[in-house]
Amino acid sequence: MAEAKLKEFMRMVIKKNPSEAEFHQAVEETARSIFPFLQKNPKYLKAKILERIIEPERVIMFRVPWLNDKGEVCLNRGYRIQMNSAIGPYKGGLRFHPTVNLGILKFLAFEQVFKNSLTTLPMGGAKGGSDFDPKGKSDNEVMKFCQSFMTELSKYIGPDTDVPAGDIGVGGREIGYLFGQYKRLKDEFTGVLTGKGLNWGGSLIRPEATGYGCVYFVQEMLKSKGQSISGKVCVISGSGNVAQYTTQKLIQLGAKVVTLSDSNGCVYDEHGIDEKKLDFVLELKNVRRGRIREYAQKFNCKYLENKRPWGATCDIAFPSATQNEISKEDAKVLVKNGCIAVGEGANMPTTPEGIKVFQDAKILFAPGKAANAGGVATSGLEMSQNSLRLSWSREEADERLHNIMIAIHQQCAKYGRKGKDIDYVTGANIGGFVKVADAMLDQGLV
Ligand code: NDP
Ligand code: 2IT
Repeated sequence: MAEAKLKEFMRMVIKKNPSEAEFHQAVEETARSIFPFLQKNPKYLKAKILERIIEPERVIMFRVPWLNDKGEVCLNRGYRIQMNSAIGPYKGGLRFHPTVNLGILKFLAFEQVFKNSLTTLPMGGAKGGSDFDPKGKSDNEVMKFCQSFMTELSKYIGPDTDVPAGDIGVGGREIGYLFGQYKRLKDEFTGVLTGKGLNWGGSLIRPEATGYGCVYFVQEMLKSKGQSISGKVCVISGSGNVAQYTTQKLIQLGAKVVTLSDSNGCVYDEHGIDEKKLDFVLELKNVRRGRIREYAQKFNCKYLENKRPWGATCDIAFPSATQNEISKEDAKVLVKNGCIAVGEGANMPTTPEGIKVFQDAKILFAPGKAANAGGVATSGLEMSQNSLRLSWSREEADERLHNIMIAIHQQCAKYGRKGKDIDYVTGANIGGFVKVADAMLDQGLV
C-alpha cells in the first residue's frame, strides 16, 4: 500500500520534473522515509507539505559570458535554486563543474533543506553553480568568470536573503573573486558569502569543517556501539576540501588512511597517509592544482588509473568526491572486506541499491545530509560572527562544530531508533523534515 502510494507520488514527480534523474533519486529516498511518518501525522498531509517541499520557491538561470586569456568569447550557464526559506535565509554552496545541470542542482538544493534544518541553526536551503570547468583555467580566467557570474547572481542574494558558499570547484580562490565583485557592485561589506578568507570575515575552521564534522559524526556512531576511531583503517575518495580535512582529523584521532582519489584514479598507500604526506596533498591540490597520481610517484605507492578506492580492505569508508560513486557492487565489496561504517562526506555518493546493501548488512551508515552537515553548520557560525562583527577562536568554533555534530546524531537517534540500532537514513530525513514542515504550517500558504 505504502509502496504503491510512493510509486504514484514518484510518477507525479518525474512527470513534472523530466530529465532530472538525480533530483528524482533524492526525492524518492527522502519520501520513502517520510511517507509512513505522514500517515501518522495527517496535518502535514492535509497541508500538502511534501508536495510543496519538493517544489523550489524560485529557480534562477542565467547567461554567463566571459573572455578567456586568448581574448575569445566563452559562454556558460549559471543557476541558483532557492529551494526553501521557511526556517531562515537560503543557504547552500555553489558548484562549478562541467556536469552541472538543473537536475543535479535541484537534488543538491533539496538535500540542503533537510541538512540545514538538522544543523539546529536558522538556515533555509539553496544550491547554485555553473557548468564552468575551473580545471586548466588560469587565475585570470577564473576571476573573469566569477565576476561575470556574480554580476547576475548579485541581484538575487544578500546577507539576509541568500548566502552562497563553496562546493565542488569552488574554494577560497573563487569565493574571494565572487566576494570582491559583489562588494564592488553593491558597495557593501556584508556576510553575503561564507568560506571567506580570515582577513575579510571568514571563520576559523570553515575549511576544515565538513571533513572534521564527518569524522565527529562517525565517532558518535561508533560510540553507540562501544567502538572508537583509533586504529581503524579508512578509505577516502576524492582529494579536495572534504577529503583533505577528513584525512587530517582521522590522522589526529589515530586512524590509518590508505586511499585518496580524483577523477583520474586512486592512490593506495599501505603505510597510511601521515601529516607530512597530507601537506604534500594540500600543496598539490590547493596550490599547484595537480593530479593525485603525483602522490603515488612521490611516495612510491600504488596508483590505480580510472579506479575508485572501494576495493581496498577497510574498517570505515568516507566517500568524499561526488554523487553516485558507490554502486551496489562497490557496496558489496566493502561489506565483504569487513567495512563496519560509512560516513558520506559527499552529497548522495551512494546509489539507492548501495544503501540497501549497507542497511541489509546492518553496518553503520551515515547519509550525507547528516554526516557532512558540519560544513554548512560552520557557515552558519560564520554568518553569526559577521552579524555580531566579531570572530571566535579556533577552539571555540571547533567546539561549536563538534557539539552540532553530536546534536545531529541525537536527532537521528530520536527519529530513527529501531530496537538496538539507529536507522540514520530515516532519522536524518524525518529529523530534518519536522522543523521545516512545522515552520511551513505556521507561515500559512507560502
Ligand atoms: P572539491 O572540488 O574540493 O574536491 C572534489 C574532489 O572530488 C576532487 O578530488 C575531484 O577530482 C573529485 N571529483 C569531483 N567530481 C568527480 C567525479 N565526477 N568523478 C570522480 N571524482 C570527482 O570539492 P569538495 O571537497 O568541496 O566536495 C566534495 C563533495 O562533498 C561534493 O559531493 C560536495 O557536494 C560535498 N560537500 C562539500 C562541502 C563543502 O563544504 N565543501 C560540504 C558538504 C558536502 P578532480 O579534481 O579530478 O575533479
Ligand atoms: O553541500 C554543502 O553543504 C555545502 N557545499 C556547503 C554549503 C554552505 O553553505 O556552507
